[in-house]
Amino acid sequence: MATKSYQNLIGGRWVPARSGKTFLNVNPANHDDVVGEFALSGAEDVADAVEAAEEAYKTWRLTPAPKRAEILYRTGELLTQRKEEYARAMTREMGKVLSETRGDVQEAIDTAFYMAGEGRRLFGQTTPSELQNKFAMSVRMPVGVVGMIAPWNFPMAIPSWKLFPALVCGNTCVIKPAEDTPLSTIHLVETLIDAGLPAGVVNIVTGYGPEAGAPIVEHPGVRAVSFTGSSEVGRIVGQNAAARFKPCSLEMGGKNAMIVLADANLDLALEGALWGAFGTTGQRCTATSRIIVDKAVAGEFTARLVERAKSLRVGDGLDEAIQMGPQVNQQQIETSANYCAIAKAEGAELLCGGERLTGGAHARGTFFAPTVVGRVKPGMRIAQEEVFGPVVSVIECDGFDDAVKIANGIQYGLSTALYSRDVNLAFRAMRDLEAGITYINAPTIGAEVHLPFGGVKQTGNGHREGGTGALDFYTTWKSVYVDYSDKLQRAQIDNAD
Ligand code: UN1
Repeated sequence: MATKSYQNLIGGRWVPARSGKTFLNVNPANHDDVVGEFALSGAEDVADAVEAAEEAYKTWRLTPAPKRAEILYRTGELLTQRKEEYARAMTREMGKVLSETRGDVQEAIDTAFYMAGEGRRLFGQTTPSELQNKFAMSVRMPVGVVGMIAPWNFPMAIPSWKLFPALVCGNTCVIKPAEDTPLSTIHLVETLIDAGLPAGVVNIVTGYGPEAGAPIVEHPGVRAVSFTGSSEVGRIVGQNAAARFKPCSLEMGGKNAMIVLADANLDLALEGALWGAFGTTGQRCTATSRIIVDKAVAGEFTARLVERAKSLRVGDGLDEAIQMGPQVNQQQIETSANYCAIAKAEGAELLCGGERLTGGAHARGTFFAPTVVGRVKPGMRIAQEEVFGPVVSVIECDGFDDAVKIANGIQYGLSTALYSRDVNLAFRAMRDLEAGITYINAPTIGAEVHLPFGGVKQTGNGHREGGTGALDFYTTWKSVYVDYSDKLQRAQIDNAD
């Protein structure tokens, strides 16, 4: 079958990279299966995209928010119709199993409907003036052209978290999808166009970070930047944006802890651990990567976890019987293998997995065995650093306070979970765990789109996606004073003077 070619979207037209260069994207379950050929973009393509977005901004910002929202509403309806087709393409593109890629498209649908509702809210504030016959209010204004750099692990959901709130708020966009998953972003934006989005309001440039991502951050026409990805790249993006005084939302790594106390429902905690650690092949920023379990139940819990991890069916996510798909690429699988070697060298024990699967149906893909690491101490690198693969560490603790201390003893702070039947401890966990998200008796993954999403410490820089947090990033406050006294009134000065 001939390889299908995809181009950049600039000003409503599909165009090749100025250089004419392309790159190939392959199916991680079978590297012989080429998903498509994509434009390999550079700074000149970004400049074209920004120019198109600046042009489109002139009218989009003046389109009433409820009208902008109608396009999102139709997008949600069309995505619902196309869910199966896009989910299948996404599994082929990045590997996660079909039930999860359906969930990824569903997250975009949920975001579309939620943000469509915002078109009739986008509430501002009115407040009394300190002067007579004067009206004071603050209103949300769009930021302008927003640059977006998206990751590969949620190839439709995360671009939708960025695009949909930005659009309803009146911004225009230049988005660079991850090089491993450009097709899902193209599908998302094609749907927006079919729903009536005017030309130039969203522009896509595909390619690699240093060549196509960096120019987005640096271009003076880009007024704000939203990035999701590794802390390593986020640091560069954040510094470059800060040097230009650009608002920048960074959503980065996690080392998410699930605490299992002695009184927990162990069956429930076990299911949560398997889903949290091995769902999406552990490639979520919210993935459960540390299980902090009370020593009273650690032996039993760990033995059951290992048994279940060993029995997970790993393979091509397009097969409905498969429970865990491949890692997205060679680099990710090397990272998983390296961390297993580091853990062993530090004195931890690989209780199952720890290696690439190579035989039979696994021969042509990047499959890593579900891995449980035992005898992990809180200070070890395997307990401190993000792996972004199907590798979970088990750390023993002595009661609730010790568990919280271990959970908080890392540089990240995205998601956390507590399994316990004690309602008092549930409220203390909610208060004391240093993280943007805390689950009680549910795993660390599965955030819903209408709540703020993001983390503390080195997970992020204080912004939130999802919920009203997103509106705060994609708008800027304008304070407006209307003096209807027909005379000069001086604020902060006694007007009788
Ligand atoms: C991510 O891994 O970057 O909460 C996002 C979750 C998903 C989103 C994860 N709804 O696990």
